[in-house]
Amino acid sequence: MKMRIFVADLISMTTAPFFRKAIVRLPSPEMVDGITSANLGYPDFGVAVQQHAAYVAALQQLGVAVTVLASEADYPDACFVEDVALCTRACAIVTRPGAESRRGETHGIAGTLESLGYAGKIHAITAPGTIEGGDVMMVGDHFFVGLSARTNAEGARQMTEILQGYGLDASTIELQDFLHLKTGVTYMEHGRILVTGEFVGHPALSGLEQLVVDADEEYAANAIYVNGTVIVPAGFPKAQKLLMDAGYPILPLEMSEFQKLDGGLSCLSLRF
Ligand code: CIR
Repeated sequence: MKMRIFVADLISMTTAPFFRKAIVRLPSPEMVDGITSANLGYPDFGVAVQQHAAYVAALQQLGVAVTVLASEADYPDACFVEDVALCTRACAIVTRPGAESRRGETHGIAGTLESLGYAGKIHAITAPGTIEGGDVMMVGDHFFVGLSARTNAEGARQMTEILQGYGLDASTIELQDFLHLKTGVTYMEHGRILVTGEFVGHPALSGLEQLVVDADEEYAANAIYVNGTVIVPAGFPKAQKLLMDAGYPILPLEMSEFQKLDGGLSCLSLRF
C-alpha cells in the first residue's frame, strides 16, 4: 500500500524525458559465442549488422545523436551496451556485470560517458557488488532494480546509495524467471508499464497502469519509449495493437538475431 501511494506520487511529478544522446556498440563476428538460453540457433552476423544499423537509424530519426562504439572481439555480448552503465539525468554509474565473461566490457565506457557530458559525475559499482543495466528501470527519478542471477543485493545497495546522493531513489524487485528486470517490463512513461510473465500484477509495480503482453509474445515486453514513439520488435502483432490502442505511435524493428542471444531493444543502447 505504501509503495502504491509512493509510485503514484512519483508519476504525477514526472514528465517523459527527452533523450538527446545514445551510445551503442557494434556487434562483432564473435557475437555467435554470446551467452544464451534462447534455443533459437546461432545468430547470423551479417543480418545482425543490418538490424543494428536499422536500430541506430531509428534512434536518429527520433532525434537522438548516436555515438557508435567499435565492436569488441573479446566480448561476444558487448553489443548489449545497456548492461555496462546506468545513465540518469544527474549522474552515470558504471556497472559490474554479474556474468564474468562480460565484466571486462565496462573498460573504456567511463571515458565515453565523460566525453558525452558526465564528467565529474561518473561512479562505479565495486566488488562484491554486481549489477547489469538490464536490471534497472527508470521511472522518473525512481529506479527499480531487479535482483537477478546477474544483479545482487550489494550491487543494488551501492547503486541506491549513489543515486540517493543526487536526490534520486531506488527500490528492488526480486526476479524468479527472467534474465533481467527489463526482459519482462518496460516503462512506457505516462504512468504505464508494458509487462509480462512474473511481473504481471507484481505488488512492487502496483501504482503503475499495466499493458499486459501475452505469454506467447513475451519478447515484445522489452520495447523502448524514445521521445514520444515506442520502438517495438517486429513480429508481435498483439503487443503492437496493445500499444497502438493505448495511443502510442510505434516503430517496429527486426530483432531476430539479438533475440537469439536473449537480447532485446533496450539492451542495445544507453539513452540519456
Ligand atoms: C547476456 O546473456 O548477457 C546477453 N546474451 C544478453 C544481454 C541482454 N541485455 C539486456 O537485457 N539488457
